[in-house]
Amino acid sequence: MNVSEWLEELSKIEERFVSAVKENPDFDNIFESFLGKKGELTLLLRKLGEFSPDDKKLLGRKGNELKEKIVKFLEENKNKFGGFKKYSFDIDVTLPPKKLNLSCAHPLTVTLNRIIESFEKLGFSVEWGPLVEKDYYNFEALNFPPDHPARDMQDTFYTELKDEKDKNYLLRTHTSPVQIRSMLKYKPPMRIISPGKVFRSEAVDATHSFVFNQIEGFYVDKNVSMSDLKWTLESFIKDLFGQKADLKFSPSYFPFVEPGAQVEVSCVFCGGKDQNCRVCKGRGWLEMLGAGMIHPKVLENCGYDPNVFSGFAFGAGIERFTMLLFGIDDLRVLYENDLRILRQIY
Ligand code: FA5
Repeated sequence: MNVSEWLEELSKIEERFVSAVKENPDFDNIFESFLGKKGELTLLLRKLGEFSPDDKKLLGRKGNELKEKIVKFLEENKNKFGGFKKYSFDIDVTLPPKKLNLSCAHPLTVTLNRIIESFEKLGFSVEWGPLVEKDYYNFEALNFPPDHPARDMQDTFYTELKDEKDKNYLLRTHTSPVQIRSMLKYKPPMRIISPGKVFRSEAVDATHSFVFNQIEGFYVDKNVSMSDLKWTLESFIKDLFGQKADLKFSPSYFPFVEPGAQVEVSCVFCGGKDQNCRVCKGRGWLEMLGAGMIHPKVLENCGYDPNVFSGFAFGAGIERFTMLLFGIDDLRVLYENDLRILRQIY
């Protein structure tokens, strides 16, 4: 573009401005068409960079004269049509705000956070363990020798780790190996909880999954007894579900505890009165945890003298707690990520 072409374009813009004022004196339109970011005059003035300093001076002056003319027109007439529409308020500030689509934590995370908070109040700290675990920590050190029939109840997915001499790795079947890892790492007294994913070769149904979440808890010190276990679990359950919640201990078997117990929690929804209760089906109790006193063999495997130290341990399914907290009757909804269902849970 040379100087005369530039000047010719400027006069055409001026003509268009004059006819816009006559035909359509819309303030927003005039501002945007000539002075806005992509306005004709703005774009023409931007081309000044291509000219010599002398030409730039002359053309700049001419261009700015038109600019001032347009600004003056807008200034003088701004009240005529209620000012610039783009600066005026056409919003009703008394209307309720639009609902924002906020995200929130998944029910399993909400449950886990509540469980952790509860145990932190009781002086427990959190420890994490690996998901790909050594057979030794998952089974042997927990008193499941090779070929022990109790291994069958936790059948799992075996694997190998490249470059490792020990080829016996598996996807951990429970969070109990963290007991061993922690006892080897720390000195008593220790109060630890350890949440995380576990894996089992299991058929999926309303209360079982092949990948699910557990939380392990254990306390090792001198003179730890079964009554410490009962008090701790009762305090935790009442903190989570309210004072009405009750616990029932019945004998059970796990190779790494002696004595061992299965712990059931009373149904906080129907208290056993509703035969159609979608959570307990009228039983009034829900199996939530395995627990017991840490077996002397396990303490020995970690280098502790069982005549001096004792401890309790428990392991719970986080999905089962989520079901009880939110009244869910099928844990599969927790993995399907169907927002229509997840939104109903809160
Ligand atoms: C164990 O896994 C033991 N490690 C628990 C334990 C720890 C006992 C410390 C003693 C001392 P169990 O297989 O019963 O135990 O599983 C514990 C809990 O995990 C069950 O009570 C249940 O709440 C949950 N659970 C078990 N299998 C599944 C599954 N397939 N899907 C979802 N939750 C499950």
